[in-house]
Formats: sequence, structure tokens, C-alpha cells
Amino acid sequence: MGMLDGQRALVFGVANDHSIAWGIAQALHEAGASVGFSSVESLLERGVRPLAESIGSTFIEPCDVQSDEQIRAVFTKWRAAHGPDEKLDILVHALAFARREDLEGSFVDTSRQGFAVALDVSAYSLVAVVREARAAGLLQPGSSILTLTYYGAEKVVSNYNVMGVAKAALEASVRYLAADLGPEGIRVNAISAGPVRTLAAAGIAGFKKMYGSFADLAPLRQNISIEDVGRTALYLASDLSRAVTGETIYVDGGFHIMGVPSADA
Ligand code: NAD
Ligand code: 0WE
Repeated sequence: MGMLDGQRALVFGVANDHSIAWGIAQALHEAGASVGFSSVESLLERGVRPLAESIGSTFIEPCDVQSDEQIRAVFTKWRAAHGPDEKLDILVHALAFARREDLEGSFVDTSRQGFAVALDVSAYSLVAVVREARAAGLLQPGSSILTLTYYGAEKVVSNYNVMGVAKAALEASVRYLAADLGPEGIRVNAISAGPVRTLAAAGIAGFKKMYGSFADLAPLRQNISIEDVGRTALYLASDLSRAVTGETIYVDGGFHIMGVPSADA
């Protein structure tokens, strides 16, 4: 008996088997949930479909979250595939984007357009996805919504720049969504993950160095894995966390609690 037997999840943001979204999908699947996937079209056939099929998924649909129409289409197809009585128990939002030129240099140089793109993809998309799932009648009491954030939302992390501002907006959106949907029994939470070597981290200025020093500074003295994130996602998706909403939970080996590191660390 799995903790999520008979439940249905939809996961946005798998790119490949290094993706945090994939770690979450696997954890949900292992707990008995059936998991559907939505990713950008260009990644579907090469990367996402083989992974999805390896855990028995049949629902695999494209979506660029900058388009309300494409978001709506995913939920229309979900309804067509599962029938009018099937609800979505778990909705996972694990995606972000900022222009590469805005993830280096100084934040003060962020362009209006670069700011808009980062906030649209990385923060507003959660609101849009939740709104459309709800409008399609797919959310119900007990449904759990999850998103992914990062420490750069609250403290300055070199080069994270406009993404930090977007994550701050995302974390605030989690609280406002939780307040709106709480009366309907729908929960909304965020996981703040430590650095993970995913496609989204590849080639980022200073990431390697930061990733290396993380394990020296974090209380648990280890980097975190997508399986670690998957386990906390399982808690937030399941009724183990039934009275928790609007929260940001850190899966970072304790990194964020540290102030001044000891000289011998
Ligand atoms: P990833 O590259 O595997 O996933 C990012 C996903 O975002 C990709 O699937 C990409 O296609 C998708 N995406 C980008 N623009 C999109 C759009 N317009 N429409 C739909 N999808 C779009 O990287 P990841 O690290 O697994 O990122 C997942 C989430 O985790 C992100 O929110 C990221 O900010 C967050 N996060 C990452 C780390 C880290 O160190 N890797 C740490 C904390 C939080
Ligand atoms: O949220 C992220 C990264 C999100 C991301 C990554 C990219 C790379 C490719 C958003 N947009 C893009 N655009 C691209 O063109 N993380 C938490 C990982 C990350 O990114 C950093 C980090 C960490 C950690 C950037 C600078 C410093 C630290």
C-alpha cells in the first residue's frame, strides 16, 4: 500500500533525468500516484517521453507557460484523458527561466524586458497554472500544489540577480494562493532546494564553486539530491502535511540557518 495509491499528479518542468521535477515525479510514483507530465514541446520526445513511460505514464503534453492558451489546453486534455469525475490531487510546478545575460553581471543592469520574462515564467506561471486547473474544475479539497524556490529569494546570491526577485514574487504568490484556496481545502507550498546540478544550473557563472562550498557550510555537510527533494515533496503532497499551507520548506541540509561560518569550517 502506497501513501498516494489512487491519486493523480501532474508535473510541470521535467527536462531530463537530472531535473528536480523528475526526482519529485519518481517519489510520487513510488508512493503509488499516477503521474502525468507537461514540458516545453522541444524537450518532450527526446527527454521527457522515455522517462515518463519508464514509470508507466501516458499523459505527456507540451506547454509553454508564457501562454494562457497552452496552459488551458493541458487541463482540457487532462480532462479528456481521465474523464469528468477525475480530479488532480497533486500539481507540481518546477520551472523557471531568466535570460542568460540577466544571470551574470550586476542586477542593476537588468532590462525591463529581462525582468518581465523572468517574473512571467518563474512566478506568474504558478498563478496561471493554478487558476486554469481550478477553472477546469480539477482541484478539490485535499489537492496539494507544490513549487520550487531558492535561497536567492531572500538573501543576495551573486549572479542569481533577477531570478532572486522572481523567486521572492513566487514565494509571496504561494502565500496569497494559499490564502485564496485554503477555504476550498486546497494547499499551496514551496520547497526551497539547495543547489543541484541540473540543466538550469549548467554553465552558470560561479555555480560550480558555489556548489562545492555548499557542502562545507551546510550543517549536514552534504549537497542535496533530487531524491531528497522528492521525499519532502511526498510529505507536502500527502496528508502527512494536511494542516500545512503557504509554507516554504528548506531542503538544503540546513544551509539557510547559518550566519557567520566558523573559521575552521
Ligand atoms: P531543469 O532545467 O531540469 O528544469 C527547469 C525546467 O523549466 C525545464 O524543464 C524547462 O523546460 C522549464 N521551463 C523553462 N521555461 C519554460 C516555459 N516558458 N514553459 C514551460 N517550462 C519552462 O532545472 P531544475 O533545477 O530542476 O529547475 C526546476 C525548479 O527548481 C526551478 O524552479 C528552479 O528555479 C528550482 N530550483 C533549482 C535549484 C538548482 O540548484 N538546480 C535550486 C533550487 C530551486
Ligand atoms: O533557479 C535556478 C536557475 C534557474 C534558471 C537557470 C537558467 C540557465 C539557462 C533560470 N534561467 C536560466 N536561463 C538560462 O538561459 N537555480 C536555483 C539554480 C541556480 O542558478 C544560479 C544559481 C543557482 C543555485 C544562478 C546564479 C547563481 C546561483
